[in-house]
Amino acid sequence: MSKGLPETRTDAAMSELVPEPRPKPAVPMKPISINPNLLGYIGIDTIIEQMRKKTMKTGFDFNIMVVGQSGLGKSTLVNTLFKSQVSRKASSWNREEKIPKTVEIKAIGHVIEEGGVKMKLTVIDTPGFGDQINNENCWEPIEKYINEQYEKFLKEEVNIARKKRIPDTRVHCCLYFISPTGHSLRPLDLEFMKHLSKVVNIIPVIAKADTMTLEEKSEFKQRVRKELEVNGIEFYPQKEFDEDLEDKTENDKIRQESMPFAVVGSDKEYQVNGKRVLGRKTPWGIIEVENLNHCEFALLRDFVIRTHLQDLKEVTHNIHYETYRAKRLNDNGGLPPGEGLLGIVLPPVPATPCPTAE
Ligand SMILES: Nc1nc2c(ncn2[C@@H]2O[C@H](COP(=O)(O)OP(=O)(O)OP(=O)(O)O)[C@@H](O)[C@H]2O)c(=O)[nH]1
Ligand SMILES: [Mg+2]
Repeated sequence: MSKGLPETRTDAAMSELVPEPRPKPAVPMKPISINPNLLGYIGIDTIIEQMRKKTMKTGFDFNIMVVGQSGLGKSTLVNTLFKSQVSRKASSWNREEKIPKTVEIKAIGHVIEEGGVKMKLTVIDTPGFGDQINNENCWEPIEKYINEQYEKFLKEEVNIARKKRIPDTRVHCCLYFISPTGHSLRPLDLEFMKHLSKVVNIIPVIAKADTMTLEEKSEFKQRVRKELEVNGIEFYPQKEFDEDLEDKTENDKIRQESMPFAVVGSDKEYQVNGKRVLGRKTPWGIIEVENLNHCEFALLRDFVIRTHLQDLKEVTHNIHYETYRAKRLNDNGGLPPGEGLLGIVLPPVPATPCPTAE
């Protein structure tokens, strides 16, 4: 950009100013740590505070999709995750509404505020998935929805008068609910994850883990991991996107031990040892949702919200959306007439960071 240059400069003079492409350094640049006692304080570290203030002002989008057969506890789990009624539970639906003839996609938005930070949360429900007699290709409407959101974003991005902040409706995370059968994954589970893991961040979870014994749960988890591996299905966080050794160590633990998270959901509170806890009351006692001895809900919550939320958004932007964008621009002929992107020079999408504060 010509920021700071006098406007009267000629093109020739301008071209002199264009710097030669810088050769790549033979060795990676080493960070220099500044000794504040010697040089005085510069203030580089205030960027964190500046980013915090900006995010506080604008908030951020997070879009989470839930997929799995009817009644597996999808709505209950998202309500448990966000400690609010962000998804309608099955009991409040009438029967006709409950079993749609095809997979329907329903997106409901909420604003959740905590500690002064606003999250614009959208829960995307997929009623009807896996509920038909013939479930062949029932992942297609879901893939279509995900791609439509990428297309919307791309159209906004190439718009001449584009918005300062492009509304982000892209799916950042897809929780896939596996039925707690204790046997193996169903062909439908494999089919769905095989197709969709290339377009969205899939996090598999074993639903209603309270219906299994500890041994059954541990065996089932191992079997599911093995089956996913044998079928070449990658789930989030994918190995190839680990950025450094720290990421790798942290994510390997999740991939090899926690996945798929065996969870229990509930929006009811009970009194246990003088404390109010979210739980499920059974004749044998209370299953505490956030107690790690009872289930892995707390691990999933920490993973999705407390440690990997920003990464989920970045992988969506830098990997899945980028793949869609590149493909779309390559086979431009596939666009409807008049809506092609031909002739439009696309602005470069920054590799990182993805827009956090929107
Ligand atoms: N045992 C057990 N039951 C659960 C759990 N989570 C939810 N349920 C119960 O399962 C039933 C269905 O829960 P929902 O959350 O509505 O399930 P859903 O997957 O959203 O159902 P659809 O919207 O119809 O697809 C309700 O009676 C819940 O109370 C769980 O972790 N364990
Ligand atoms: Mg539901």
